[in-house]
Amino acid sequence: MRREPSASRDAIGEPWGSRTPYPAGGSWPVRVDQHLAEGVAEEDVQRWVRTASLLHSNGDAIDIAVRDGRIVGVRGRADDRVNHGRLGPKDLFGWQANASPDRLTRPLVRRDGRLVETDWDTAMDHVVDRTKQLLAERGPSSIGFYTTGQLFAEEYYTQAAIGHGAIGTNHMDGNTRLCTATAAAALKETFACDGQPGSYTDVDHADVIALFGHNVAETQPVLWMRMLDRLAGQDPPKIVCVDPRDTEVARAARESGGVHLAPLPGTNVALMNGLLHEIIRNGWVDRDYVDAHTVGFPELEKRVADYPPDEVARTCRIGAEEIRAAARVLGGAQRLLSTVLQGVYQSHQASAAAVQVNNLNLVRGMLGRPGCGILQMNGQPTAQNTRECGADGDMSGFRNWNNDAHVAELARHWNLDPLQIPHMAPPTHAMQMIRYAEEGSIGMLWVSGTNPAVSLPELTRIRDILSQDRLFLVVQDIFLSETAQLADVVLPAATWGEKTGCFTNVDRTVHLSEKAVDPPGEARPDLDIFLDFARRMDFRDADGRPFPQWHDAESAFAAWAASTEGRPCDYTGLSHTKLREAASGIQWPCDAEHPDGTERLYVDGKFWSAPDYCESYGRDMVTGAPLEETEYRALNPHARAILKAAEYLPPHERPGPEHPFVLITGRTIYHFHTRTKTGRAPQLQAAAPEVWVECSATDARRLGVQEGDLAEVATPRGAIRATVRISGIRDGVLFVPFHYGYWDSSGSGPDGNGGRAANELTITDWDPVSKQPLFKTAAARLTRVAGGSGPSPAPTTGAPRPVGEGVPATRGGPDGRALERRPEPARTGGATS
Ligand SMILES: Nc1nc2c(c(=O)[nH]1)N[C@H]1C(S)=C(S)[C@@H](COP(=O)(O)OP(=O)(O)OC[C@H]3O[C@@H](n4cnc5c(=O)[nH]c(N)nc54)[C@H](O)[C@@H]3O)O[C@H]1N2
Ligand SMILES: Nc1nc2c(c(=O)[nH]1)N[C@H]1C(S)=C(S)[C@@H](COP(=O)(O)OP(=O)(O)OC[C@H]3O[C@@H](n4cnc5c(=O)[nH]c(N)nc54)[C@H](O)[C@@H]3O)O[C@H]1N2
Ligand SMILES: [Mo]
Repeated sequence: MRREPSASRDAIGEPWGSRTPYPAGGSWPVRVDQHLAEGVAEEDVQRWVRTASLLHSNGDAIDIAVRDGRIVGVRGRADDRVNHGRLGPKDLFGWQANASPDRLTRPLVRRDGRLVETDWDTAMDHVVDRTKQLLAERGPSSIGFYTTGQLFAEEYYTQAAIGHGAIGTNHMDGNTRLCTATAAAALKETFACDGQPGSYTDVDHADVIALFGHNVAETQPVLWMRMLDRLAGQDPPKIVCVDPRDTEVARAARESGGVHLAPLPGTNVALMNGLLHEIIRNGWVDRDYVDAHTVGFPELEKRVADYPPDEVARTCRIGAEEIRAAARVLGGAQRLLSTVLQGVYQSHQASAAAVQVNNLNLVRGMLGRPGCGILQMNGQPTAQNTRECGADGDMSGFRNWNNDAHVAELARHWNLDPLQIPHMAPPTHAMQMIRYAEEGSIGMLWVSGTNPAVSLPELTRIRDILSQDRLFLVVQDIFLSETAQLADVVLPAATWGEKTGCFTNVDRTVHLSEKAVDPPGEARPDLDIFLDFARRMDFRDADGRPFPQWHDAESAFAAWAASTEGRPCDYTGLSHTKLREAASGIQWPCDAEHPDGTERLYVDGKFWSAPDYCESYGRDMVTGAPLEETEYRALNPHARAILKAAEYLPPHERPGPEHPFVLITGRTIYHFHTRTKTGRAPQLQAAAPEVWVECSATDARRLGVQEGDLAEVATPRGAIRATVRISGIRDGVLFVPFHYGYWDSSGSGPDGNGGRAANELTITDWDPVSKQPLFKTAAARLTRVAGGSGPSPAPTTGAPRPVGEGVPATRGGPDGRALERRPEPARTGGATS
């Protein structure tokens, strides 16, 4: 059958679209996805402006369609290495939020308890006066910055320079602490440095793809399309899925001849140790690789000896035979790609578990070759840059805060006195900053691009802290979010499509995102706001020149790139011009020696772990205490990876008679986080309009609960109400999406106390190593409140797929369609067409 050159799909009901199968080792065919606003034809589009997705970490390359100064649609970029033209639902429809009538267009200040509009001079002078007053009276440690994983590299570098450099506070972190802190921690523990070893092209070559706590189908749908196309082609990979829910990935695992393991949440370390136990016991270890390129194998071998499958099966409440089966698939892999995300990072013993995934690939010698990779995934679109640029608890350029030479080098780039850059203690993590604000030692908190009044754990506490009179709260956002409503000053930002800058996805691909349209009203790019603040503060460098020395996105990027010279994330070969001229995004490191970037790290088995070079000396896996240089040197890791063992420890909060379930929280394919953007995109909001709770059919029967019933979910912190979706989740576990704060596009949402936000329920507790909060391990109770008027409005796509009959499938309306184009003929070996 000949392929249609183009077809249209319901991009809500069929978010992954049609298959373009390809064989192992083949190249992924192009399929260009496009959506234009109703009534707009292609010939109406006046300009296509280049960018990438800002609604997840995959880095899907996008062209924005512009007509009469407005965004009217998007299409995928065929030439880009990341997506080969494809787009997911949020890519296709999320841009509509930019033109939402309730965008912030003017600064706001609080007067007599109310937020009122003002001009930029008044708002900024207010921020500057308070900053100066606090610096004079209480010093730099009274000021905290809480930023995001959704700004651009230029903005983070500027923020880091201002916060860590000019002001000299140690209190700067990103919401990346909630998101990818464990990715960074796991990479630092094993490789002594951040940076993803793998590449998305590993999907093209792998014969086993193992996903640990990673619902890729819903959270990076384009990466899943790539995996689906491999599954549909010749020599498909086997999938191993570790997730307590019946996700699309879990289904594919079973169908591909792989394995789905659904452990009790919070038991990842036990499970990983069990898998490593089997792999070592059966001799599926690449001894040559281990001997040549790692340290620590004897300790690892000794540790995992205590985790035979029968024992692990009891801890994880799964079958021992399933563990053996999964180990066989992993142990027999010729090319193993492993990915890790929030089911590990936000669960109990996050870093210890993520590190065991690194260990798995290392003991099997599965690194540095096509198809052999590790993706300690990021979540947010620009989280990689928050870390690289040092706008979180890291130092710019993956430098080691514990190494004076690194601090001095950064100070040279900034032309500041090294003593000005705080480095006597590890940088303050977000949960600790919140604690300092609670105690009053932080007197000013500047929140940019994040909505902690919905996304931090234990919201009653967070609301109390953020609304204290003694805390001066600055919120820089594009909407009057739940957090902005608590602010003393609100600064209206321009966003994606309205400003220019760069960002880097999970597999180190750097994209340039160009300005397509003007921001609304007086909204300004985040970069301009930070630089304006610096000028008003009159920061100066060692030669008395204004600091930062840069003045716009291009000069900020140039300064950033120059500062990375010789560091692992070397950007010196990149510039805005180069990224504008290249057909595709480019992977760092990119320097004179590698002008086209670098596909895979560690191909020669050499790691960035030499003591003088590494980003981190590592931490104790149980207490999280930073190791000293001497302790690190004693490991003798020169250019080797470090196999770090960990023992399983039970979670702090376990189910009991009062709270018999384990509660986990997470995402749907249709929404992004606190929905400030996707809740304003009609097709996405309609697909997942309200909060729900997933429970298994057995648990529902036991409790006398039916699909669509209204139920209360309670933990020791609070309670919410949600409709029940009976899904394929494992017994004893409840899942609640965390997208729903109290803002509602219909205006009819629950009252101002939340009432439906998952984080009313979550616990104030974090991983000792990465300090990432535990959003995925708590004890909870489910109680039926009332019968429903029909099935839950939860989506039927992905993990919340109902197990019973009679629930109407989630569909998009007439404006929920996308065009698919296939410029290439079908390749050999496809199973369809
Ligand atoms: N559609 C959509 N895509 C997104 C986002 C979004 O909000 N919406 N956000 C982006 C961001 S910032 C992030 S961080 C990523 C997150 O992407 P993911 O990590 O894929 O998403 P989550 O739903 O948070 O969690 C993944 C899975 O972890 C499982 N899980 C829970 N507890 C455990 C456990 O103890 N062990 C194991 N093995 N699994 C467990 C859950 O059942 C869930 O299916 O997504 C990114 N992409
Ligand atoms: N229970 C539970 N809680 C979780 C999670 C979970 O799985 N379960 N996941 C955690 C994770 S991984 C993450 S990443 C966080 C996400 O949590 P948040 O970061 O709080 O979520 P967002 O809704 O993305 O918030 C981004 C804010 O920035 C604004 N914004 C958007 N674009 C711009 C811009 O260009 N400039 C500025 N200045 N502002 C902008 C948006 O309007 C929004 O208010 O939530 C965490 N919280
Ligand atoms: Mo995230």
